[in-house]
Amino acid sequence: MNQTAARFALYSYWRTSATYRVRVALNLKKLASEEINVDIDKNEQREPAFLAINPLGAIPALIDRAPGASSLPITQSLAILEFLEEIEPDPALLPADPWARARVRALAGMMATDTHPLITPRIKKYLTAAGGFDDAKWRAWQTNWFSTGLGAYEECLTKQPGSGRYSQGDSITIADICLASVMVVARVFKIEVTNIPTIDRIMADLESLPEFARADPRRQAGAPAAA
Ligand SMILES: N[C@@H](CCC(=O)N[C@@H](CS)C(=O)NCC(=O)O)C(=O)O
Repeated sequence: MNQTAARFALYSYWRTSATYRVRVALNLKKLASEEINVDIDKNEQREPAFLAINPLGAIPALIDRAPGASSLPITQSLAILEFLEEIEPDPALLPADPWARARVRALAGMMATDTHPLITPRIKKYLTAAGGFDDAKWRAWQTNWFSTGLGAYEECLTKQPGSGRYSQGDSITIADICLASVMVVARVFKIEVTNIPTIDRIMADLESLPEFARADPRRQAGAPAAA
């Protein structure tokens, strides 16, 4: 590895929720990355060069350039977060207690696997081409799934033991990263979800931290001035 090159290459795009998760984790763990732009508004994720990296045609993908590392790109943001946790355990993004870890993974999944995938470009493309969706229907769809996911997350925060300053206790976990990743793209799409006061409080706290602020879609290369 070139001594001056960043250890990781991260295939990314300014506004993507899944890449934001990885950016925040890299920032928290003080790991350097070089971002390689994949313009999903131009469908570059479906080009052969990128499909060779991720046959699903979705970002992020992370390449570890450390000597001896596997050359296989790591895809799926949750797999990447767990990988980063394993190679750089400090600061810990999963609690030590197995029950608390399970809750963190469940909360993270509510956002990253049950909410975010429903509002991705491939879903929009399919619903537009095969489901007769226009912009108004797409917006209603987005609003429904953001509200459903975030509403359920808020209920977990208020009704389940374990919540604290953050989603689980008083330390930032993978759950908070996934929560913030959905909140920041809701903002990009100008979808307002109301009656989530605990989430709003946690979000304000997270966004006051430079590791989250630096990852904000609006601060990435390629973001439009009005984003
Ligand atoms: N489950 C995947 C989701 C990846 C994903 O859907 N990424 C979006 C950007 S946030 C994407 O590349 N979408 C392209 C498309 O839908 O065509 C992960 O968490 O990494």
